[in-house]
Amino acid sequence: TDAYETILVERKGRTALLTLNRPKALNALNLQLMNEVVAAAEALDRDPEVGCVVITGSAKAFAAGADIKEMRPRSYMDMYLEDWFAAWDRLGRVRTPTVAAVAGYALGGGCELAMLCDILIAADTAVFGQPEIKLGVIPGIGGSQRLTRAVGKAKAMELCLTGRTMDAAEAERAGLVSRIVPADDLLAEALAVADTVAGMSAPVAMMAKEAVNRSFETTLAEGVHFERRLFHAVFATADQKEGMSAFVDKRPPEFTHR
Ligand code: CO8
Repeated sequence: TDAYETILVERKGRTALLTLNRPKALNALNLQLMNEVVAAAEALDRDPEVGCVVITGSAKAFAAGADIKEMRPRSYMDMYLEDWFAAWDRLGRVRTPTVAAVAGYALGGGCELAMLCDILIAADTAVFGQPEIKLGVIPGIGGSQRLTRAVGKAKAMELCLTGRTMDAAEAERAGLVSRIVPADDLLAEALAVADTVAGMSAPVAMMAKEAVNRSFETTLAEGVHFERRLFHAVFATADQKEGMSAFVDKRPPEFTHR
């Protein structure tokens, strides 16, 4: 993990903390940072000792977008042949639950990175937006799709067409974030949520994540069918026996994460 230059990765029990660390550029997402975040998240995903990953930035910026200076000179052929930013899709395919802890600017690619995470917790200082249009471009890491699914067409369309930002309160009202906490408490709250998730059965948490995410890809009937098959499958885990036995015995469960 010390091979990374643009991120910091720490382990706190079964929770891993991934901190974006390009402070001079407000954590702008250049290719190096993208490759490091994706590589780190995939390595943590393969580690059975990790049950949840928190992604955070600084007090001023979660991330102020894709790196404009890096993109500016690129041609269409560069972008197409290098399939610019396609690697971010791999973060969405990580099976371990992820929590975005957002303070300050989450703009453009920063907002898109936060939306790639499973749980989004905002500090009261958070600012969300897709201001790409002000640069003569459009969102490119899923913003037009995930923002629309999160907050609906009305707000997504206004944000993408005008580039205006939303503060934390508006983002919470719109359903983009699960809750708002005071900025000073952001990391502690996000780590507490992550510890709770990491304490659950790891395969069952993965299945819960998979089931929720399936709702974005399929019809209701197919989604309910998929959920029921996973529900049946959890009865093959030791953790189902432990969880239900602990309830009946009136004691806390001790999941083996299997
Ligand atoms: N890229 C590169 N550098 C950046 C970025 C960025 N997105 N954002 C900030 N920086 C740099 C600034 O250039 C500045 O560097 P320097 O000191 O060398 O001039 C440093 O960070 C500090 O920034 P500011 O001085 O601007 O700080 P302020 O507090 O005055 O303003 C803002 C903060 C409002 C966040 C401002 O920096 C800003 O508007 N940033 C750009 C926000 C933006 O437009 N984001 C969208 C980027 S485009 C995008 O994300 C598209 C993603 C999809 C691409 C699709 C490809 C397929």
